[in-house]
Amino acid sequence: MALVIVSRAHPSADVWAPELRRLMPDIDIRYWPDVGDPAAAEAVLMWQAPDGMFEALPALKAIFATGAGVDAILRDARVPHRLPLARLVDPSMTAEMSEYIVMQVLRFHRQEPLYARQQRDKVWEVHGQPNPHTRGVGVMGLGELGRDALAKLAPFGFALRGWSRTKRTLPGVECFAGAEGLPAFLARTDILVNLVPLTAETEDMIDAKLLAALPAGAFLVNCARGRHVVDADLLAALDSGHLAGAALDVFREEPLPVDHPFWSHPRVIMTPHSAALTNPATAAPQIVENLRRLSGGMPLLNLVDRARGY
Ligand code: OXD
Repeated sequence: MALVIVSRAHPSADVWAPELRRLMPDIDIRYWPDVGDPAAAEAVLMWQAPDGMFEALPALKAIFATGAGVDAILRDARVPHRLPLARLVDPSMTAEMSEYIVMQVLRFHRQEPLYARQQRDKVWEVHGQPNPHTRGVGVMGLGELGRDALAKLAPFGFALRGWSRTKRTLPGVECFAGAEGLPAFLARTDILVNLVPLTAETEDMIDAKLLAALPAGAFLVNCARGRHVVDADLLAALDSGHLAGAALDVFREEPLPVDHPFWSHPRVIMTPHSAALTNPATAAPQIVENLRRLSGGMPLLNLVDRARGY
């Protein structure tokens, strides 16, 4: 059974092969499009599908995504629905995402954008510091990433809230669920962290109505997908001051066009989709385990439910 790697870099610069070989020395790796006998190509490791690949590889039995979010693969009409798709749950990606979230939450909590502006303007002025117990930090999306972020935010003493599609119970977190739980969750959230998967239901979810349901002076941290956000509504909420700041790692169009207002908005902090990167060293065990499961006819780890969309 050969694993086809769709690499954006030249195969000799491939970062996956050494890590996969370390765990499975006899692994048969091929690189798209030089795959040799197409009948041997039974699994593919990819982020985006190249044109014509699925037609050229009819023996494929599974797709292993190199990312946690698989919305782009599910949206891609060229990807056959019959193929099981496994998303990546990479422990170091989870840890990086939580680092990013803790950093942005603390940045807003400690009024860092305000002090940065004061430094620029050479203003010496001390502002009262709210107690973390009075600061509602709400995480939308309580999967692997959301639960880890909440656990890492817990030691700071914030009032933690969580929202998910279906009810969850997490120690030390006030949990809300479903459309009926959303208004109460938002009303109690001063710093909103978005981690929901992008699906038809969650696309454009962060719109004027949702933002208006947050308390005045709230902050947004978006590290899920740009398509969750209606950009014009976010800009209006920032311009009016209802939202005091937004930390954005993801955008509707990436790279973000240079004329987009987010680049220079005084209340926006931006990073180039770098909050959490796939680490082949820590992700390889899941890929190897899934190859073994595929050849043994066992269900894949982190299999995506196409109907649910994640
Ligand atoms: C992912 C991402 O989904 O990098 O893994 O956005």
